[in-house]
Amino acid sequence: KVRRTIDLAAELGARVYVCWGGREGAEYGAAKDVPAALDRYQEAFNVLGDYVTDRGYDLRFAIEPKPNEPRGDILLPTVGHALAFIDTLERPELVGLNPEIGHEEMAGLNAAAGYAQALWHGKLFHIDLNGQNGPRYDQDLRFGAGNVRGAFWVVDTLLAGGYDGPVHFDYKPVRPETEAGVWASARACIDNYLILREKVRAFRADPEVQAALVEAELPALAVPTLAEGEGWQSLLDDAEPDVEALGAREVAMEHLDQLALEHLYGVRG
Ligand SMILES: [Mn+2]
Repeated sequence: KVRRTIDLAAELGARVYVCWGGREGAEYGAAKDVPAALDRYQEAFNVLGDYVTDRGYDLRFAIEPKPNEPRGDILLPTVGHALAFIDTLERPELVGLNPEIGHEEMAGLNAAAGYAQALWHGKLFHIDLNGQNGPRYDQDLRFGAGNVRGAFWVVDTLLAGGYDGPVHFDYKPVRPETEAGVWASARACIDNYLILREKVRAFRADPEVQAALVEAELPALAVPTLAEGEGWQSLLDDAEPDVEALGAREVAMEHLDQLALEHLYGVRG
């Protein structure tokens, strides 16, 4: 079945094949040998990599992490687990991630931080945008509903990181909706993405935000700690830090975050 869907994906010109291993997990400690299960998972991706390579398909795989549901505990539950797993594959370049906002928030994680690290590894192949209200069942709310502030930072992270893949929504309208209601909710996902994109751009273009970023020492963080040719020895040679001066620093992070909220609330820019 997987072979047929891969053939179909290639025939339709798909570039990314999303893999959500919802079945791959366990409910009881002894009911699944996790290292052996990971061996099989690894074997499966190695075979899939061979298959698309031998067939000449321009198709990569994107693992979608999820912590639980329908299994008690799903394998590769977070972005971090999946990134470490991908590193063990024979063709790691063919496998990346499809992080879903709701799945990350089910694990109590910051979805934007997960997207940022996936981008940092060059592994953000695909995205599943939706809404969620913290650790509970997988709500799959339309994008922008649920954790609105989290959605703002996800869009900011995607723009800052130069994500250029499909902007994809994985949500479901509530059951009583008519067909018109379903299409309205699909439209709302797109609208909310475009609204948040405008707000993020206005936030980043705001001169007061740019000044606050300098005050919060973002430019300093972007500079390597060691200069050219320096190593651990140069750290030992450094003068003792001036604790008083460090303690007196004004980083104004509350001010910076408040500027973001004011852009989000629509009272600024
Ligand atoms: Mn999904």
